[in-house]
Formats: sequence, C-alpha cells, structure tokens
Amino acid sequence: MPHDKLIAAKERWAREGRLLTDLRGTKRAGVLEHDRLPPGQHLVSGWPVLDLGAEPNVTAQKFRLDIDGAVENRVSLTLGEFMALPQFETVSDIHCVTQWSRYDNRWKGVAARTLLELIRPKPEARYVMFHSFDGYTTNVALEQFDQPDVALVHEWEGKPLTVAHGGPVRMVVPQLYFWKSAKWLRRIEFIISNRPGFWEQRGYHSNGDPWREERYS
Ligand SMILES: Nc1nc2c(c(=O)[nH]1)N[C@H]1C(S)=C(S)[C@@H](COP(=O)(O)O)O[C@H]1N2
Ligand SMILES: [Mo]
Repeated sequence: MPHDKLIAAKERWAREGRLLTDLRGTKRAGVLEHDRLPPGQHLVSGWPVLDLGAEPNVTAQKFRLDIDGAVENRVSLTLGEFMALPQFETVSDIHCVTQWSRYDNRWKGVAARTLLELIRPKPEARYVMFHSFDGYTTNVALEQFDQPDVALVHEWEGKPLTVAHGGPVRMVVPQLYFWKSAKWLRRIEFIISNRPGFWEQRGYHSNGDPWREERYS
C-alpha cells in the first residue's frame, strides 16, 4: 500500500536526519527572503495535499468537536454551534517538514484564544493533543496553542476548506511545521504531561519549530 511506504520513508528520514540544513552553508537569497523562509525550505505556489491517505468525509451530521481533559468547562459542539462562535481572520505562512513553504494563506475560523476563554484550561494543563476523524493525532505545548495566530479554520482564501485540506474544520498552528496542524479536527484534549502524536511516535520532533529546524527528535 503506497501510504505504508510513505510512512516508512518518513520514519527512515527521521532516523537518518535527512533534510537537516547546515546553517553555515544555507544559501542566502537576500535579507527579506532569509527573514521569512526558514532554513532548508523552498517556496511553492500551489498547495500540496499530505495525509495518511484516508480522507474522511465529515458531513455536517457527522461533525462533532469535543474539547475536554484538564479544562474547567468541557464542550461538545455541533458544526452549527462551532460556526456560531466569534469568527476571526488571519493570514499566515505554511512550512511543511517535507521542505515546502507557502506564503500568505488567508484563513477564517475561530481563534484558539476564543476557545481558551470558553473552556478555561485548568492550571495544571500544559499540552494539547489534537485528535482527527482519520485517527491522526498530534501534540503541541499549551503555550504554542495559546498564540494570537492559531485558529480552528473552515475557510481558505474565502472558500470553504476542501475535504483534501481538512474540511470542514482543521487546525492552523503557523509557528510550527504543518504536521502539527491537524486536518478533520474531532477533539482537542488538554493534558498535564506530554504525549507523542502520530508522527512524534515515529521520530518527529515533539515541538517542531521550523526556525530551529526541529524536524526530528
Ligand atoms: N487528520 C490529519 N491531519 C494531518 C495529517 C493527516 O494525515 N491527518 N497530515 C499532516 C501533515 S504531515 C501535513 S504536512 C499537513 C498537510 O496539510 P495539507 O494536505 O492541507 O497540505 O497536514 C497535517 N495534518
Ligand atoms: Mo507533513
């Protein structure tokens, strides 16, 4: 099955430290480019699709977003209830660990900070785990989730997010590699001690900051 091969290849890259850039050898394409393009990345204009290969068809009927774990106010939202939350627009860059970056993506959705006000994490909550309808998981530190540009989005460039890109609702965590931005979002679990998600169990970095080239653990 091709996706088993893809997963095996990506696990091998993590073991071999592939795609790591020698910072001293990085080609400098001018100050601006250097400031905006993280090390080892190249710019693309299209938007590649990357996932485990089983794209779930999450109808409005099937959609449910649970937010639970170490929170004061756990919620379970229908798509209508999610859409009724205060809306937020933001523009951000995508940096994928497979080395492509895409600038200026315009997103619409609910800001992570709006959600945090609603559910109020308990003081002991330190990480969140995203769970998706395809069984995918990925972990991020609460301070990474609690950033002004992090959002649960349902529109890209003024159009509903396509199924291939994670519709109806996906995460966007712009300051981390894109594998942290879970598609087909199903549940956000607030946790006290860190746990690895799907790629983090397969050699990928727990934090995943593209500016520090945190590709592999
Ligand atoms: N639910 C889910 N989310 C996921 C993935 C996945 O397989 N399932 N793949 C991740 C990876 S590795 C990347 S690079 C991005 C790709 O998002 P895109 O297909 O919209 O470019 O989604 C991330 N989120
Ligand atoms: Mo990825």
